[in-house]
Amino acid sequence: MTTADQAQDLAVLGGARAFAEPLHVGRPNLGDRAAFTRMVEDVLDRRWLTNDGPLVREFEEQVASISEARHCIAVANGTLAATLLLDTMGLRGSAVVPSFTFIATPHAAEWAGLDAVFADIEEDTHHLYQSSVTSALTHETAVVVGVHLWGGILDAKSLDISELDGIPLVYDAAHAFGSTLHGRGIGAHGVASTLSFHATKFINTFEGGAVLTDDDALAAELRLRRNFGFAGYDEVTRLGTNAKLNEVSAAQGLSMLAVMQHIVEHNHAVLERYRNRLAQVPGITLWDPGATRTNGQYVVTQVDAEEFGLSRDELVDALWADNVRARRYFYPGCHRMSPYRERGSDVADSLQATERVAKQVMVLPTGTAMTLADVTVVCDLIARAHDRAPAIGRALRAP
Ligand code: T4K
Repeated sequence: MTTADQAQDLAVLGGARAFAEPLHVGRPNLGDRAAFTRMVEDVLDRRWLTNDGPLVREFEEQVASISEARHCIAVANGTLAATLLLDTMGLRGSAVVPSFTFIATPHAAEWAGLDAVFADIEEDTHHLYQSSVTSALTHETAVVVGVHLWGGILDAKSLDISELDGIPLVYDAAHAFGSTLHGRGIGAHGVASTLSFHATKFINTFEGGAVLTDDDALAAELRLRRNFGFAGYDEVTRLGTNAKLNEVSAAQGLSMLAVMQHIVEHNHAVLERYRNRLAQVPGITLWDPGATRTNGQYVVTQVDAEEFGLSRDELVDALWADNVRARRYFYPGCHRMSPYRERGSDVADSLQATERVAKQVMVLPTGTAMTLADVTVVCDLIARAHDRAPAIGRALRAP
């Protein structure tokens, strides 16, 4: 698939595309195909397709064990996991969330009847930090939702809960399944965490998600609510919804857990190659996970326009021309998207790090669909884009 030739020009300057097929951020990893097919045959033989089936239970057990949580409640997607969790906690008022996250984080709070209030991030970690959260708190605050962005674990110790006046801290851990901090899994942080197993996540169930918690009562309540509130065949005891994960999705998840270590190792080899190769390119910095051992599913760079010679957006355009579909996650920040942007023009003033980081972040392709040779080509393209920055700038600005 790699066809890049050092002598050939970048596609944006009229050369042939480096990659015949697009290299995507979020190209799905696949699990053990034979195991998946066998499990799907079993599902059909059993005629037990959904509703807390045996594969869903097995998947929940394995996810709980990897995450070091007492309970895993599997659901249909990560957005529903967060919505169901916040709603089940019976919260009223507002939820403090970062703006630098996927739009599902504030959307889930709003669907649960809370007002999303945005707090800023720390420029190095891209995570919420104490003083931004403290200044976002009001007497209306019902919960703080931390996001383990890029799979880096936002340690509850870095947000001093005692200062949060008994306000619960929960986590959107959509990026962080399998990550560990000082050897401990993500279940060890906060009241509960929510996961995503969307196709683009490093372990997928096509669509899927889960809530992790150590709280027995909360777990029991979540199980009832994900199934309409049914407590027996003829008995509905509370308001519930349909948030169930089906058996084929669970089969996919189990077939992926079987090869999870291999995927993590591949991701880290890819990351290492990016790190080594991009270290020599002025104006490109790789996000540093600090003490977290991440699952490696995101390769996050920041582009310093002055040093690099092109803005982040210009570099993204240049890479797309070569079929490298780099992404501007999470641009422009949730506070600049509807319905949130209509809620006040002064919000951006308190989100200055978010504003800066959102203009610089460029996420690069990774995962098992990509080889180390592909990574080398992507890095060469970036290095050459730096070398040819003035010409690329002119080509992109030409009418
Ligand atoms: N919280 C956070 C912090 C999250 O990041 C997310 C989801 C959630 C909560 C909510 O979880 P879910 O409700 O989604 O379970 C993607 C994903 O749709 C989304 O799950 C994810 N975060 C977010 C970061 O990325 P897009 O719109 O940027 O990606 P999408 O769907 O365009 O896929 C990216 C590329 O991957 C495509 O251009 C092509 C390729 N692709 C995609 C799919 C689905 C494939 O090659 N095959 C595929 O099957 O949102």
